[in-house]
Amino acid sequence: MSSADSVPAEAAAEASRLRDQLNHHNHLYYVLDDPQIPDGEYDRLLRRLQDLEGQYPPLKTPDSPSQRVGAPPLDVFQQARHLMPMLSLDNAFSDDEVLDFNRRVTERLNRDGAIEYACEPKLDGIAASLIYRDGVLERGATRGDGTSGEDITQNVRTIGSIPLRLMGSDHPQLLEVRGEIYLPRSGFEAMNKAARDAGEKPFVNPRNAAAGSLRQLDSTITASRPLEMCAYSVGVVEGGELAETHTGVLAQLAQWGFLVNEHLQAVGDIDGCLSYYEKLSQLRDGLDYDIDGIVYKVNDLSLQNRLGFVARAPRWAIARKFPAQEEMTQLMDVEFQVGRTGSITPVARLQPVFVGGVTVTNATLHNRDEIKRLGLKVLDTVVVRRAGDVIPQVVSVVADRRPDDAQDIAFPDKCPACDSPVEQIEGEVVARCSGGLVCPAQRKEAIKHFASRKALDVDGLGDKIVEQLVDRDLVQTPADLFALTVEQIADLERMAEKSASNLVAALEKSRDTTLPRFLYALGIREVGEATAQSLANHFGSLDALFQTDEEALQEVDDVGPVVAHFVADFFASPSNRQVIEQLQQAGVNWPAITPRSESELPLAGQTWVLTGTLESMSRSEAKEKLQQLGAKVAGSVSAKSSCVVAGPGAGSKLTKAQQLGIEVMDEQQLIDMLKGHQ
Ligand code: 5U1
Repeated sequence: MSSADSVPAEAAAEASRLRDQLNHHNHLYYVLDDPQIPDGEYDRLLRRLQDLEGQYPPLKTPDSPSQRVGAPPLDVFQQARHLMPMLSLDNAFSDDEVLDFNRRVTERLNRDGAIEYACEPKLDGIAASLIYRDGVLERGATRGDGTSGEDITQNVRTIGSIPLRLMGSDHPQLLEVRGEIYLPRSGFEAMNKAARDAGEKPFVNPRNAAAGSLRQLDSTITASRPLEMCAYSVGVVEGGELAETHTGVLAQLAQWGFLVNEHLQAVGDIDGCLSYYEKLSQLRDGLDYDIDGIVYKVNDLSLQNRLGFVARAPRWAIARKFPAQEEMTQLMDVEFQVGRTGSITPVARLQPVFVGGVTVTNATLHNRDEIKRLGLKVLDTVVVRRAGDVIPQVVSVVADRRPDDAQDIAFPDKCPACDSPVEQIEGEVVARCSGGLVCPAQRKEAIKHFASRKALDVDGLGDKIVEQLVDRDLVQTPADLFALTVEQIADLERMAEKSASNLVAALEKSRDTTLPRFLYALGIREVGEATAQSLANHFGSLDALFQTDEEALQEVDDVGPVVAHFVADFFASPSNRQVIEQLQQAGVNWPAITPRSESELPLAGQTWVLTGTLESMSRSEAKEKLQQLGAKVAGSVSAKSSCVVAGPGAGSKLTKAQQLGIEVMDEQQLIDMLKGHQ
């Protein structure tokens, strides 16, 4: 009797049902981002399957969802020879190089008409090959040198978006799927936060973190990392039919359970490729994954065959690279900036370097620990990274380029702006100037914040003006702004009579504000826009806030003990109360709010997303109005979104909302909804 025969039929049937259910919910969760059962229920099903497999070991097949939790550690990775070489891609760095590519393709094919191309983002991760035999994942391997890589089967099994068994039944007998394994930015941030909290070294970027996670001999470690895989082509195919176009093949891969990039698109000609590049350049910063370019592929597979390969790259594809996001340069000096709350931030002064599409001369070094972690010295050669709107960062030191005269960096023990002692509370990473509003640097930052767009929105009060106003002692607190005269302002550098009267008029206008904006403008530590809104909704007035205590503050949505402490502390301070009184005396005012608990607000518990252009109001106005009704306003669409407001030009967020069946409104419907709640 074989061991399989010793499993009772009911147990085998139950295990098979559980596997199907788990595979289905896994696909909904990891590939479609649309979970339909709570995590607890998924865990319950998985535990039941594990129990059955424990009781009847023959049930433990390699494609069982229980295999996703990891396997016993390996001693070494075995070499894995690819059944078909894994090619690399030629690069193009400009539109002209893309047009040259199209010319070569057109000439080789002897075609008059336009060529259809498939366009897709080039993810910045680790290329991998997956082999499926009879629909079951048999082997996962890294690209390696293109001929052979490392066998990472145990590790890829732990990745939720990789099917262990293909969905449906129309798949080839032997199928090799290729794609990129990567860490979403959100997963990377979470992983690094956990590493920092545990006092461990954080990863430099999502790509390194993905590579490190995949190269673990202990696959239970890989299982704990939120890796994903996006499929982008097939290799060996036997015993089955594939579609005739690249986009058709990727649609098949999606049906078999793979994650395919949401931005894959076929375009009718090479101009479409150039526009696609522009579109993706705009979307790039908002994506939850790093991309380093766009891949264009001739969409028709028979044309791909005719074009063939040259050296190790196909003639039918090219990668249009974005400007590099990491470059090397030299650290010339380190200066220490004082923030609004006294935080001392070391800033690297760099030899100018072109990176991420702009010339960078400064980069943040965050804090004292970061300098230590990097092992940084002045005159070191460093790797600088600038991704999107993110402040440039120094990611590492190039150790073998350190000159003999490199100098240690001394963190100051006195504030560089006011000479007050620098303090660092135990357990906190940030060192702070103890000078409070005596410190001119803190005063400047507090006033800039008070006047900023999301606060009192004083048009024309730029950083340089604030700095002069504080340096000349014309302004000590935000309240002093309202006493400024046209003459005083006109006397500042680069100001004249006209710009001075415009500024006075802008200050006048900013007096009419809202309670949430006013609370945000006060610059209370840890009170951002959303918390200011919650505090305003909950308490309704400043007087109520003056009278509250830490315990009552914690009843507010999103306010925990730390925020409650900062808020209570702020309002307990006589000097803060005095500034608030002066501001009210200067005419700063807002309409009354009826205090309501969060649950009473009409959009309580809902998450809205704004996308595309709005015509009758700005996005920030729309956001503010939604928040006043209790909604959270998020930047991306997920299965948890309640409604998406889509104006003209809405793109992938609208598509995703439609795919997930989330309510979509246009601007007029939003206005009607807001009116209905006035
Ligand atoms: N999106 C995408 N990335 N990528 C990388 N497609 C793609 N195709 C590749 C590579 C190396 O190679 C093709 C030749 C299959």
